[in-house]
Amino acid sequence: MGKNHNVAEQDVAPGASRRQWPLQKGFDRFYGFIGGETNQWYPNFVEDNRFIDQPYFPEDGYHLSKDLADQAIKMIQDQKASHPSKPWFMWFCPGAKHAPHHVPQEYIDKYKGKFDDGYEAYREWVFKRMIEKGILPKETALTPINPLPDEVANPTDFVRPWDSLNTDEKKLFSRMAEVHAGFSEYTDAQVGRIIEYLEESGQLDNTVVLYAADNGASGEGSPNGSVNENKFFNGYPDSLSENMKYLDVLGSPEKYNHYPTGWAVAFSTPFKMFKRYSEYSGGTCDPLVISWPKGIKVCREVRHQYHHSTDIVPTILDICGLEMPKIYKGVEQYPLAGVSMRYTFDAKPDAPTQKKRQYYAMLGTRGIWEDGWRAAALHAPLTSKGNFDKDQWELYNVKTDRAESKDLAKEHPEKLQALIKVWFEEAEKNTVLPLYDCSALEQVLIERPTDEPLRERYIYYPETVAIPEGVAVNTRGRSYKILANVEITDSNCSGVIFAHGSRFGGHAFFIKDKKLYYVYNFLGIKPEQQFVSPALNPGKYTLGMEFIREKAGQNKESLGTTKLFVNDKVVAEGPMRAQVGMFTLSGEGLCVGYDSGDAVSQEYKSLGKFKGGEIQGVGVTIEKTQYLDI
Ligand SMILES: [Ca+2]
Repeated sequence: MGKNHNVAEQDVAPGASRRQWPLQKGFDRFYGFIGGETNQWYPNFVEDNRFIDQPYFPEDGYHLSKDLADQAIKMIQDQKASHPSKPWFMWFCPGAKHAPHHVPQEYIDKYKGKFDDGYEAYREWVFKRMIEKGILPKETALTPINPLPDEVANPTDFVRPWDSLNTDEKKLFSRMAEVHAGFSEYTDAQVGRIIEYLEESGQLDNTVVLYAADNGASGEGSPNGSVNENKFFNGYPDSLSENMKYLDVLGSPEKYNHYPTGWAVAFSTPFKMFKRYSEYSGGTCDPLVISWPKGIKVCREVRHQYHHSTDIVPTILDICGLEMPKIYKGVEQYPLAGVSMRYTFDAKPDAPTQKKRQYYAMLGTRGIWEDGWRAAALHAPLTSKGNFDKDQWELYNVKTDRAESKDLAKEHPEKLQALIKVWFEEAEKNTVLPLYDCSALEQVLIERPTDEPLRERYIYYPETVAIPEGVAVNTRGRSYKILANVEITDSNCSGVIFAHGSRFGGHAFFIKDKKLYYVYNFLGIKPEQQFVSPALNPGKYTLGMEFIREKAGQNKESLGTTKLFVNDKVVAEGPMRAQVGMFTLSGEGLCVGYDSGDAVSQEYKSLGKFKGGEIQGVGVTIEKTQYLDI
């Protein structure tokens, strides 16, 4: 149920192999999205082995988390109806609390004013509560908000101190935290509905629930917060004056918002940094709650044993009395990476952990935990700096210093060297090497291996399922042409001929009020760039557009000229800017004859179906080479 981010990009496609899809990985059912994130109001859906459209729209009360909870209950009921004695396993993973932060307004309103004191004040408040409630040891110390030295830090992850913000910024940043808090509560409420169903149906007592977050707090909102997280992945900065205009629609379908880095640090209290920084607990530590009324005697107790997400599968196997097979269908299996946490159910809160070591690595950052010590390589992700052999390492005794506040590298140099050696051993064993770090933009521009050779010409046909961006024609950083053969049969012909993306970035070709439109929506920044023809009479047409990329803008975006054609005649012409990064991180496919999910242009509403004529097909031609540096 929900997020599955385990499929190679080229295989997230209607014509692709399903070998990595959830059903082929052992699940009997799947309902959710394949990719890193999706729009919570307009998700990109897969059911079992095929792409489907969302069942209804936000104007009728749709939200992804609610739909997933509905479907989760139904899926269990369906099984109970025919196979009531069979046990079930469900992996329930909403899009929450990953970006975009989307939530019904009434949940946002509940948190009005709660974050007005700013992120440093929030850290102090929540830190004190964590100590009082015994979640952190008493001797834990709070860490600084910008812990990395300047020569290491990535400026896009900087935290602007609250007292350096102006009144508007404080207002905007507070609202972004209110939205996120509402999003959290809404998620809990939906999961709560599944728990209620289990209780009512008498299943809760013997159901093991492991409740953890998909994401720790993340810094993709940049120091100023974002109204469109996709700007981060396009290397394009947010502007405060523009963002302020959207204060009252944050969280709604109109925005794709993400709070600023200050809240990412605050929501990782007491640790340093946030998601992507695998050297620190701020990037790796999440809460985990385990409930099993029949099997766990104690209730509402905290456990301090160090564990990792790789320990969840061994725990489930242990509870079920199953062993991981060494050979499956004749194939020798990788040994399980984790150890069971079952012993913690009856252990004393401070009893020693049965975990021995755990390595960490992400986007060029590195860390290692062993026997209560943690070594951290000072390296910021997404910097393109490389030179890993020059990384300085820190050493922490996390048995007593949970927050990693006091570097002991100088006091215990031999311990540090031993841990670095352990990191390399684990990296070797777990195919972590070679190390690689690149910028966010470089990351999305990487040409990935594909079974389908790169083409110069792509042909699309009406009414096929939306083609996911990862396999659709890539117009990023290039000149391109779109041509459509269309017959207009009715003088009121209207609708989408071609569309790719959403209101947060994308382009579309459509007919409205008898006129042909080409709209390029650059990262959702208004106004839309529109090229419009004179009115068209019924008849057969070749409708087209051409974008010639002339140079790169300040943020590497494409700048050039667009011409709109009706047959061989130029009917509109003008300057245009185009994205070099993706329209969305995952999803929002390319469609002919309609616009799936969220609409690219505000000139029509999804699905914007084409009517009053016939589309024969749409061809897109691209220059093979991306030229970023002209
Ligand atoms: Ca769309």
